[in-house]
Amino acid sequence: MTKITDSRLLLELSYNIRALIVKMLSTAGSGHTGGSLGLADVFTALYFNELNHNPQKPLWPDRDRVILSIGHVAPVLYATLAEAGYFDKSELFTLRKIGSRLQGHPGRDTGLPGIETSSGSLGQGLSIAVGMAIAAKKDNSGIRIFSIHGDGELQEGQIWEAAMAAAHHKLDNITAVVDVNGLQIDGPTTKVMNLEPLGLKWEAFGWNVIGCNGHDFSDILRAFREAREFRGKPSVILASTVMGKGVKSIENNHGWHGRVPSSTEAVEFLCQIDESYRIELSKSELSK
Ligand SMILES: Cc1ncc(C[n+]2csc(CCOP(=O)(O)OP(=O)(O)O)c2C)c(N)n1
Ligand SMILES: [Mg+2]
Repeated sequence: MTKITDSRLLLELSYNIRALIVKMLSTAGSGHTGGSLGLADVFTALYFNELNHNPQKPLWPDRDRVILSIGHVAPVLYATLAEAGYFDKSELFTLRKIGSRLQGHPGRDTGLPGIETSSGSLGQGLSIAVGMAIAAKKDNSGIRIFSIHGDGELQEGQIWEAAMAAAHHKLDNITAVVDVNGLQIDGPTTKVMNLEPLGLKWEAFGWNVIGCNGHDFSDILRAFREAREFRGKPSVILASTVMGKGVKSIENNHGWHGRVPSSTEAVEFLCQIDESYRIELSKSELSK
């Protein structure tokens, strides 16, 4: 797939994805709004720039793999896949319906193109990534594995077992991305179970640690490039994000972890997304 490098185009795509997320969740009547909106920029950078993939050939053996360990943010994955051309956008509105390929959490057995693994039970994705990365090394394949995690998810012990294994096997073909929004279902991570010093923890587990602003495209692309070029250790990108980013009235509010807008709220949210897009666009034009 042609890689998009123009930050303004990436911005436009990410705000289209945000609008799709709001529309599909409001239609479904349940799901996870906050984390999905917060990850829209990271997903846009990943699928429209970093990833080696072909939406027309979703099972191409040499494709990079994306493991969504935090299955609850399935809407950002579905909207990004549809925007990239994996399937028609109209299917997004079947989210969470019985028989739909778009279940509340991704299901590999639904046959939805672009889904590499089922997920939803937190903490398992890094172990899956480790298995895939070891297999790729044994096959002398140059594919890369990206696993996407939440900060609250890192409280799961299995993550750290997998982190140890990845470092032990020198799996430099893994890039883990952590959505560091500082929030989880019950409130701030610092209050529920503090993760800090997070970067030092990953470093102590033998990883190459890269930080970035998860809403600044040049910074996200720089972080992906550093991970791609690093040899000998797996890399983790700690992406600082804002839960609910793009809808000002719900930004940084953990109450929106698992809430969806009513149809009236959805109209208001779409206006806010439009306004946030214009602000971000003028910021990026001023910084040129
Ligand atoms: C093993 C497991 N325990 C609990 C849950 C329920 N759960 C879903 S998301 C979530 C919060 C995770 O926090 P974080 O990873 O920071 O995601 P965010 O709230 O930022 O989207 C919880 C507890 C789950 N899906 N799996
Ligand atoms: Mg979080």
